[in-house]
Amino acid sequence: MIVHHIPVCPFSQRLEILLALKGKRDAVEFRVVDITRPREPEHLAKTGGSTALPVLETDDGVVLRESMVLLQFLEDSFPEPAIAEREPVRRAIENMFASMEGGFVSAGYRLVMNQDRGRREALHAKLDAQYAALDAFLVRYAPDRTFLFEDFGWAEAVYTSMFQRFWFLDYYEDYDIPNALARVRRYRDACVAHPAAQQVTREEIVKLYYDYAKNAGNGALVEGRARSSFVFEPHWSKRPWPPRDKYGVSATDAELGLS
Ligand SMILES: N[C@@H](CCC(=O)N[C@@H](CS)C(=O)NCC(=O)O)C(=O)O
Repeated sequence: MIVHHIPVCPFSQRLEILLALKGKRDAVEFRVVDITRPREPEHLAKTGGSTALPVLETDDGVVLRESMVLLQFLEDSFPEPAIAEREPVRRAIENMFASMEGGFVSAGYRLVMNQDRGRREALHAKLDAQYAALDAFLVRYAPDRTFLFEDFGWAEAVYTSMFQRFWFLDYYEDYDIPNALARVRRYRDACVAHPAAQQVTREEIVKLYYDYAKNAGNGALVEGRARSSFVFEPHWSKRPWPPRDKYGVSATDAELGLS
């Protein structure tokens, strides 16, 4: 089977993490799509016009999308070792926790893309509330463990790539989880350090997501710029660190090492 993906996309990374946990990373071919270019007509024909990634093509040519659906599909396709909980109550707890990801992801992306200093405090508070909900859940169901259950598993495959993307909040927003939310801080720290989740680095995220910090998502161009921070060349490791002040400064292609 084939997964069409953007290497730095957190939704695709969920699949890579699950496969790494199963020792099956090589059972799926990952094909890279350049998000800064329009999708190829053949790609759009396959997806029925949808541009969002990841997209999975089964061996029979069926096209599937939505990362949570694809996670379950991979879990079902490669059942051993199971990563999702099998006991019904534990699986339900895991699903309740995973169902909180949508609001969490939106709050983080709204904050990184915000350009209005006046809304900053309210957006920080909204993300605090999301972390508080995760914290309360972990305190209730897993007070003495590190992860939701004994090992890094399904829930962690859902959240870890987002915790790593939110390194852009630390850099561009000076945002971190409030100290009072010690349980979810401990959870986040253990998740991002896990060996199965080392597909990206903080430096890569901060540099590639500069345009998100300027409110240009998904490979769109920031006004006055000719190149997206998501281009493959020059490689991110060769570029300077972007300015942290996203409200007062708009870096040029040259300042970002893109030209
Ligand atoms: N809900 C989708 C979100 C996927 C998504 O937003 N992917 C981004 C990349 S991180 C994307 O493909 N953006 C480009 C586009 O939508 O055209 C999922 O979970 O798979």
